[in-house]
Amino acid sequence: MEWLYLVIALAVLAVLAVAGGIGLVVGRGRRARPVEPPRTTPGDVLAPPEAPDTTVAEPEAEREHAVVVPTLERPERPASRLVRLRQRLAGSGTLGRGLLGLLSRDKLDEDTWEAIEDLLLGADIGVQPTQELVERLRTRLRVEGDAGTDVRTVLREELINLVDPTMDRSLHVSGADGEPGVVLVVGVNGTGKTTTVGKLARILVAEDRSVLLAAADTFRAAAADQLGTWGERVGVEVVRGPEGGDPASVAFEAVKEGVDRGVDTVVVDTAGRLQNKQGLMDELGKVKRVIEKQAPVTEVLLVLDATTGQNGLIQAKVFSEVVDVTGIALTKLDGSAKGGIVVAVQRQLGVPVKLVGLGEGRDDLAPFDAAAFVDALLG
Ligand SMILES: Nc1nc2c(ncn2[C@@H]2O[C@H](COP(=O)(O)OP(=O)(O)O)[C@@H](O)[C@H]2O)c(=O)[nH]1
Ligand SMILES: [Mg+2]
Repeated sequence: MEWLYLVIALAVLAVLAVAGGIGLVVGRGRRARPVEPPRTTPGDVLAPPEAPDTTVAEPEAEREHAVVVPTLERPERPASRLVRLRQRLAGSGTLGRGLLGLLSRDKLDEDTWEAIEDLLLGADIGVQPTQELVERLRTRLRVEGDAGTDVRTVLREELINLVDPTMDRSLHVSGADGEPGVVLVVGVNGTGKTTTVGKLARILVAEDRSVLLAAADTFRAAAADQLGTWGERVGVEVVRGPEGGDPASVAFEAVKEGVDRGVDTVVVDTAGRLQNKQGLMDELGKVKRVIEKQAPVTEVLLVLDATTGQNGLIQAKVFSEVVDVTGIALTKLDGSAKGGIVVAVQRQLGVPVKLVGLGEGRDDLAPFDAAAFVDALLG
């Protein structure tokens, strides 16, 4: 009999224990959620603005996107970019180190000056600017060298002068009287136009501007898709037309839409076919004319691939003859030893470099600054 009571008591205990366990599990399931930090507030799936490499954060961000309400990316603020990207100029750093090494020799003989000239020419600075720089260095180091002036300081000052800190490098992205600013992006195929338009949209968004993109490269449907992807991530819409359609009408529609909606800036991507100058002139001329029925083009950005050197410059010159280029976006400076092209292109086209592309990452486009650039070169 006592056995029976014991068994019943044990059974009751066992039932209670199991029930309690379930209760705990359910309870934990219910209770745990509020204790966890909120899953996502807009932006917290993103790398912080000063994150060293946004591409590293991508897989994580995408995984988060799968489970939460879609959030827009918050692009890195432009001001910190050139500093973050300075190591990307490693290839060009050879120039800075080489120059410093040669100029620091005890005796600056003719052979040394010749080696210095070769270095500068090899970095695509161009003949005329090379001669000017060598002349300035010779004079200053002869005069100031005795007084114990630091070679590095002299070189830094002269390089900055060469890059020209007085040029206005601001991007004209605002229109007058409440009209949108219109940025027309032109250049040879493959130089990085579409990528630059996407990256530029991010810079504008980072500065809290409203943006609309125009996919006026109608020759490749992929170009419009490419822009669409860039835009989606930061909540920027893309106006596109039928494949093979008239680029000017896409540009017109986009700017009209921009005016109607009162957006801050419309950025227009174009095709870069360079069959002949006449064809190019007709097409780009028409795009610009048609846009200006709605609002003036405030900036014509010529995209130039730094790795193509002097050859790229010749092609770029054709564009500058066709449209009034107001700024240059120099792409693919990462890993190029041709940083001197900044000087050459400004001299030859008479237009400032305003943006530099330093990688394929989303925020690898930086506003250009003469002193920061030279500091990066000198390491
Ligand atoms: N490394 C590097 N690649 C770039 C840069 N800018 C663009 N690219 C690449 O250049 C290629 C051509 O770019 P795309 O924008 O399609 O050129 P488009 O034909 O002028 O529109 C793409 O693979 C880009 O990722 C840059 O600054 N650095
Ligand atoms: Mg393109």
